[in-house]
Amino acid sequence: MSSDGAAVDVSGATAEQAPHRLDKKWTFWFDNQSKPKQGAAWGNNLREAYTFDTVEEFWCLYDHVFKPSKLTGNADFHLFKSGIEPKWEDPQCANGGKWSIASRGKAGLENMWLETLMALIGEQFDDADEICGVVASVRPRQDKLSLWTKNAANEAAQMSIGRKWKEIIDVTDKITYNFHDDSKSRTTKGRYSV
Ligand code: MGP
Repeated sequence: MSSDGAAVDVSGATAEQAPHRLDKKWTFWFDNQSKPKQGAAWGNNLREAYTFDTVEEFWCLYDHVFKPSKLTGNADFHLFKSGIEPKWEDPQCANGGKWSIASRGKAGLENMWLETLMALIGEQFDDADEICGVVASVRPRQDKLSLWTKNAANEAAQMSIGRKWKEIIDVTDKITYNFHDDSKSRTTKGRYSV
């Protein structure tokens, strides 16, 4: 205890001062496209925004910047493990895929995004190692949220992640999983569903 009654840790810092360290580092990204870009032009506006590893930084960034309701047009926010780029081309994403869910309205996207962010940084997934990150996509037609994973061919891991994700975002509708390799050839057929 310090003289004012606050708990003191071994480094001498009071509990109020010590930041709450996360298990790993995470990076927020954003991509703001005036209109959808494809092929070589895709990713021209993709920016790495901020890397953090404490609960306090997370809340500050989320409260002030990374709310999908702040996005307009064609734009994306991403939260990925630090060191993984939110691209099919990243070595850790290259053999992966994504679970996707269309959002019913802006409030739906906002809630699902926040629940997913908290589950990721709070390490709530059993197969956390299999996950790359999450993308909130604002589109004129329909917004969506996608959870990117590493090994698309590992069906058991994808099914476990998909089931857990539905619990976290409180969704009962069927969701589908696409391999990035299929997305590249613009095949929209989902490989798994849960
Ligand atoms: P999108 O933004 O993931 O989907 O990809 P959107 O806008 O919801 O539209 P959808 O109908 O295609 O689902 C849109 C397009 O951007 C893709 O078809 C690709 O041409 C390009 N693109 C998207 N991603 C995530 C990548 C990527 O990681 N690498 C490359 N090279 N192109 C990508």
